Amino acid sequence: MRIGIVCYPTFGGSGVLATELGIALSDKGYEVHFITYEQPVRLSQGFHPNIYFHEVKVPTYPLFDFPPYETALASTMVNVIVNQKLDLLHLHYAIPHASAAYFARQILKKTGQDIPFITTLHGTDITLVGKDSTYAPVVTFSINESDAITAVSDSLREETLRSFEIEKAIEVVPNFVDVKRFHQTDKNHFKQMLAPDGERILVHVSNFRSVKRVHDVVKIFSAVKNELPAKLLMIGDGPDRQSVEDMARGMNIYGDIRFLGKQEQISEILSIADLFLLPSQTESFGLSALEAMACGVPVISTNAGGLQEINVHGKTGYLSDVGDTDDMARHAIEILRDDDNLIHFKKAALAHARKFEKQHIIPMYEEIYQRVIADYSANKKVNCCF
Ligand code: GMT
Repeated sequence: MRIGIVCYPTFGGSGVLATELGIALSDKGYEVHFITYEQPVRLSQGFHPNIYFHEVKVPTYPLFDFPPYETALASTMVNVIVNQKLDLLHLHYAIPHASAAYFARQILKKTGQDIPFITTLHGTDITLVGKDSTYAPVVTFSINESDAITAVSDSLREETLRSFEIEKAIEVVPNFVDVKRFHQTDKNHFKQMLAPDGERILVHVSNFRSVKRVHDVVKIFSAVKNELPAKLLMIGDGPDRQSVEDMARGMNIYGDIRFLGKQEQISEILSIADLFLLPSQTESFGLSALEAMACGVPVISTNAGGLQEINVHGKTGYLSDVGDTDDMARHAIEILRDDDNLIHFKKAALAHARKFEKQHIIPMYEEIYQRVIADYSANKKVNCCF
């Protein structure tokens, strides 16, 4: 089967998940064609003979204050579908991938070369951006035109049904983790450098957008540090980085925090972590938390959105209301204070993450692919004969 995967190529969760899916499918013998504007970040970590990358180039012109990415994307889809003889397209993040796919398919219908497309909803394409009335009509239409719709959590599925007039079933396929790559490895030399006096290491990974509430991360850390020796590693970059760094300086705790920026070898950093902090405003799933758990790191998070589906209160970590940094700090201290308790939480986090191992989840996508292709070609045959 030849599968086109359309995604954002960045560090964001939807792009990461789409890339991991493409790698897993290629390992199983599928031919995978990524269509996006840059090589996806996680693709750069090794060569995969069954994976192809097709760059969407958006030519500029003085008239274009806003270069038309969606038009360039739809045209690239048409070319790749025809020239590479794709069997289906799998779109990750609805905007603008689903509407571009609809457009590409309308073009291809003229020559009978059209193929089905599947849209996977990841989160902000629904919860923040998609709901905006500027985008909503196109998002609703293109989701409904998809041959299958999947969402990464029950919570996101429910929220989509509440927010849009969806005419089809939405199937939940949870995100997954590749435990061969995300597991704890011996990185004690890093730990020695970053926490020379045996301090506990807390980690946060995100795109530093307001939805991540990175200021809450520093507030929680400050309260933890008042009770026990600790260091904080902040991984990622984004709009709130400067202000959160300023806040840490103002609180006189900057010396105990390392802002490491965007990093590719996240599992090496997670290998030395004792606790992962994710105090998001909303989170459809929280892939970064799952990857932490796979490395044996318990999670302190909010109870927003799909986080309740991966972080088990009192077992793999704790969940608190959005903004309740006192509660999050209290739970963090409870986990970190005692070695035996910490080990207990670490083991439980790892055991729970294993339920989301890739071999349990990839077959769910494979089943959808086979079904959608079979239904689409059956419908095509029926329509051609009348
Ligand atoms: O918020 C992010 O980290 C980026 C965003 C994206 O679309 O790339 O992540 C969303 O998709 C991830 C993969 O399915 C989920 O794990 C994240 O929870 C989700 N983000 C939000 O819902 C805020």
